[in-house]
Amino acid sequence: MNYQQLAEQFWRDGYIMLENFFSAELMDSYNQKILDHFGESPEFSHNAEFLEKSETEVIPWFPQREGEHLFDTVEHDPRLVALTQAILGDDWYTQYCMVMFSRQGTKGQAWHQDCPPEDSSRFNMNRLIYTMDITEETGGYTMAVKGSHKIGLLPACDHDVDFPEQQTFIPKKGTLILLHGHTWHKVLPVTGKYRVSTNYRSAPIGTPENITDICVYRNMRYQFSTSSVVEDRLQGAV
Ligand SMILES: O=C(O)CCC(=O)C(=O)O
Ligand SMILES: [Fe+2]
Repeated sequence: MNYQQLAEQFWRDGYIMLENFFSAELMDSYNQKILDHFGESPEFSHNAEFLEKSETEVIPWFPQREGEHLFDTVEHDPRLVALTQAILGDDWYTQYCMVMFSRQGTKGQAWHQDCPPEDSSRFNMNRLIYTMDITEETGGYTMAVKGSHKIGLLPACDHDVDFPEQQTFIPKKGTLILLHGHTWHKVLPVTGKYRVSTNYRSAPIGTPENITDICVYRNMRYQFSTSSVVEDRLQGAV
């Protein structure tokens, strides 16, 4: 693997996708653990206002915080570590591993940036792994706007929009997607039984641990720690 070339691609486009990065066996064991945790019909852990306004229907789980060591294998994978280092430089750290579960019939995630883009040196990097095939049947394709990490703020708008530079990703079991936190991205509605993705977030050293506490959507900025809208982007300040 040419880590330097991949890093250049990441900084040009705001993302990279690598198929078959992890073995099917490892992904199967992860997916089974995840299904065992969530069960058939998990409840949302976010409040109703967030679910409605953000058009985001995802249930998070942080398995390593519960001592699930199975999830350490990906975090310590030497190729993932080398690739992360090629992109972020020597001084970076792992934030946490977050599994995101979506039920059938849910909306996915509306266009967003994981953290405010005003300071281009302050960002998280998503290291997304897929433990199941995302298909036409499951729905839930991931989309991202090429180069948008360099543009800045996601445009404010009260309805869903298409961007000329948007790309669609259809990740398979074992796929790795690295995605800059300022890149505009979304997840399409989930039509199959369920959808799972797992994010090993990382950031340059010096980035606050709570960098992703405020997420930027087209219609608002939302703060997770206080469960509140901190800016209504359609009306001005709240
Ligand atoms: O599940 C995905 O494909 C993307 C999730 C996402 O938006 C994120 O982890 O920040
Ligand atoms: Fe995101």
